[in-house]
Amino acid sequence: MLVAFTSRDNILTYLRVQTEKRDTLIVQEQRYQKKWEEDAVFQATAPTTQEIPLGSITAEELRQKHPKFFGTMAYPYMNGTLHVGHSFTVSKIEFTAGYARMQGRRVLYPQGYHCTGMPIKACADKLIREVELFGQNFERCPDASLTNGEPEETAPAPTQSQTKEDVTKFSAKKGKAAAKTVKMKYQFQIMLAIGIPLGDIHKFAETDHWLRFFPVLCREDLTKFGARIDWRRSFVTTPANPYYDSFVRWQMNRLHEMKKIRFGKRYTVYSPKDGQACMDHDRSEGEGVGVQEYTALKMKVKEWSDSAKKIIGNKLPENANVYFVPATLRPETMYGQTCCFVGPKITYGIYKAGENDYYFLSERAARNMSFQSIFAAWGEFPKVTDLQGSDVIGTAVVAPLSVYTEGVRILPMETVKASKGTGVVTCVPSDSPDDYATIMDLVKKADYYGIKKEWAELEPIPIIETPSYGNLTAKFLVESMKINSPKDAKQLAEAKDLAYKEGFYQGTMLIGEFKGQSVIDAKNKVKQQLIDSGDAFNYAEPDGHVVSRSGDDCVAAHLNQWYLNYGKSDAAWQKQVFDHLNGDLNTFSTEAKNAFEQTLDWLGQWACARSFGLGSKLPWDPTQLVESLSDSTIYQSYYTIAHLLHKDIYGQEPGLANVKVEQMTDEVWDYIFTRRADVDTDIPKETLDIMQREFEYWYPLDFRCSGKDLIQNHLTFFLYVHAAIFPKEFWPRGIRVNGHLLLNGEKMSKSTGNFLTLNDCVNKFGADATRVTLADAGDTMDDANFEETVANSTILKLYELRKWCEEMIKDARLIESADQYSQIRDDKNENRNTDIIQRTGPKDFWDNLFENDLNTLVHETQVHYEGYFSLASRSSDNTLTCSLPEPCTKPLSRPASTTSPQHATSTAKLPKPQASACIKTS
Ligand code: ANZ
Repeated sequence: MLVAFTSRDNILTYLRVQTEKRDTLIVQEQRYQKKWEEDAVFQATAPTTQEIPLGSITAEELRQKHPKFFGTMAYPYMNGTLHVGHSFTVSKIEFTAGYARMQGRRVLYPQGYHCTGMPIKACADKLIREVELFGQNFERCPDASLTNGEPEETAPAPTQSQTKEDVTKFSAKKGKAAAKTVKMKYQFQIMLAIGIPLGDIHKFAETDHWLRFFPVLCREDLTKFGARIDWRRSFVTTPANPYYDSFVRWQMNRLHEMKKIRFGKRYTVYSPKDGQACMDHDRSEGEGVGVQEYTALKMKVKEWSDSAKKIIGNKLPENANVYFVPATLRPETMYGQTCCFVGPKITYGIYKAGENDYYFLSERAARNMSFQSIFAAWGEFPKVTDLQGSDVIGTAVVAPLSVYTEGVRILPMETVKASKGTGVVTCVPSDSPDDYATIMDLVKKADYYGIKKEWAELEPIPIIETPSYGNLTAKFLVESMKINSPKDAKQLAEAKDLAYKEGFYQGTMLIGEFKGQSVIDAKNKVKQQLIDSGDAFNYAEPDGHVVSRSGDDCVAAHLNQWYLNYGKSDAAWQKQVFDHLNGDLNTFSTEAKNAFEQTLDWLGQWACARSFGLGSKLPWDPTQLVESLSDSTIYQSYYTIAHLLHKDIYGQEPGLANVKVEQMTDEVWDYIFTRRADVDTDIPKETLDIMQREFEYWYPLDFRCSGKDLIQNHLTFFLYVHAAIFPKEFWPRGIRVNGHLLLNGEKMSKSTGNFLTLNDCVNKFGADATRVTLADAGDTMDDANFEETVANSTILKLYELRKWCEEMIKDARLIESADQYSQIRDDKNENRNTDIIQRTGPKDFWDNLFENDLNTLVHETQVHYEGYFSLASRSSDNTLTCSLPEPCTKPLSRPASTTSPQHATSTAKLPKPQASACIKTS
């Protein structure tokens, strides 16, 4: 219902009332948060070794005797504060942890802070440059308005009764997040937008400052959000915490010994500017982009076109060998080349590749090649001249392996992409639908294209026999799909897909040395033959645009490196993970399971070290640092003993076990994590046993949650490394992935102002309304949506509910019979609110009915939590307690020890609830 505002005062009064309700709720929230902290209600400990001596029962029996729940979310990077997107993931673990508490389990939900890798280092380095450029407080920044981003006061929350448009307008103009929408050209402006005062920003030029600053805020924000976290177990990564550092070095040593980490030349996405590999989390664009390997064919120039001759003039030596270099994924088809394409409008270059050898290709490809030892010097690609594609049309070249041994012509193809391969495309019309369609077009309109018809008219040669499409696959598909033009992009993409699959999986070679063999077998043999004869070489490039956090356009480099041998090259390891996925790992949805299967299928070796950034040193090669996705695969085990190792997150003060970092040898880590039965150490056995007890009790990890984008890296690495390091009984049991969170139906983005930090959100709506809104936001891997109108209506509902509860307790009229009830109800002098009339005494039919209803809800909740959240779509109902798409672990109720006695009755006894003492008599 819309509220009709008649004046500015009217609006302000209305908003004040809203704010008052919110503030009343926040006061209560904070009161309980304080009490939880004082009572240490979220500090969880395993059964002690005095209670149950280590080894007296198996770990499995121990966990059965004392049920537990251990859940974590991927630790966030400490290069900023948490936003509501983070808190959406937090909410999944938070609610599940709450549910487990209500089941009476011991619950461990810890939180660490990730600092490894490039993000912090890259930002700190940018600030160093900006301070140099503009001064300590950026006072010399040319555009004064750029520094004008100090946050305004938090505006009151918009209300349910405003229209969505109103809400957006309101928050966009006055909201804190929106107020901080500054132009973000420089790093210091990004810091301003996060809310760092201008005068403090220069301090962040030191990486250490980030590690001191953001963890504090992270903890504060999550505490205000009401998260059930055991903060004793927190830590920062990198050598900034020497205990964690020792833990990372131990696991690297073990993986190295097991030959899971290897050394060798590998293609990797690389930032020339940073001088090192650029892995997923080092990128500002292109996360998940891998390397595509091609065969680069050398097509020697026989005769230049006239215009090319003119441009080249005498820039090349007399006897120079110049090659057109197409990149192909199908070397086995080279027998059928009939011409070679260039994009007429693309600018190419001729680059010096060897003593007397020159390559014609795009500059982008030349740059990639220069990091693959294809040119003489690393990173250099000396250009002789530029040429337009149109300049070289008609040039005659030799096509290695082609049946057209006299040579073929360079012809135009409009659809050649400058951003892919070398920009030169060899033409195989028998098997490539794109090529066939282009050739047909060229023949038809030879004059229009300015070519001789006979250049394009060479007959397609049958080279691969397929069961479905015969021996001229491309011709068959183009004709049967009625593709009339090379511009029919969608249909051609479909045809290409069909042709590739059929050719690869079903094709048999009709020609050449490998005639009669399947394409699967012949492909690599043809490639090797071409390489051995000097007619081809390997070429690789990022399979999409990748930009590093330092702003560099990345290439694929062929580097000697340490890599984790994930994927097909360690088939037994890969199979272990596949079996685990298909065994007792709960992924909560088929979609997630499929995504894991796909990742396991394609994911290959992973560069796990680099020379620049923050991180632990590789123990056997201290010039290298463990990269950020490789030091974070099994750290959940570290949580189990973190509080025993250190008191503070930097590991400066020893923890409960009073163990020095030097005492944490690889053998000790092995012992704690049950990889060996005995250990030679001066740490008292009793202490070691306490540590092992914490591990064997809390592990395996029951629930890991993160955004779905981490399936393709972190979550799969997490499965791999657990399988390598730990005995099978300690492998993870559950992974829950969520979609991205939209804010009011739109993508969150700092630059548009549609952005909300967790702190702003909790200030704006309070913790409980935020939690309910997150619970309502969505459950599947699809994008979820945080609606501020839901948060506002929740404030009102929570407020009213609280008021009602208070009245029920304060004004309660406890009666014993139905007669008494009617008497009071009909008494004119009595309170009109009949809800306060409550009966004591034995249960009657209505009480049983009510109890039964509660039990049904509890059961339903259990089904949701333990299986997939299949009833998620029920969220349309807007009642508070039972409409939440993910069964909410009662955002209204808290741990039994901290709630009021009346509430304690109804929360503590789940899942076998008892009807509360105050039963409404209908
Ligand atoms: C010969 C060949 C024969 C090819 C055949 C395909 C089929 P995808 O799979 O999409 O990555 N190509 C290479 N660079 C190109 C560019 N810059 N613009 C347009 N096409 C380009 O495509 C790889 C294939 O696309 C390559 O393999 C190349 O054509 C073409 F029966 O080489 B193929």
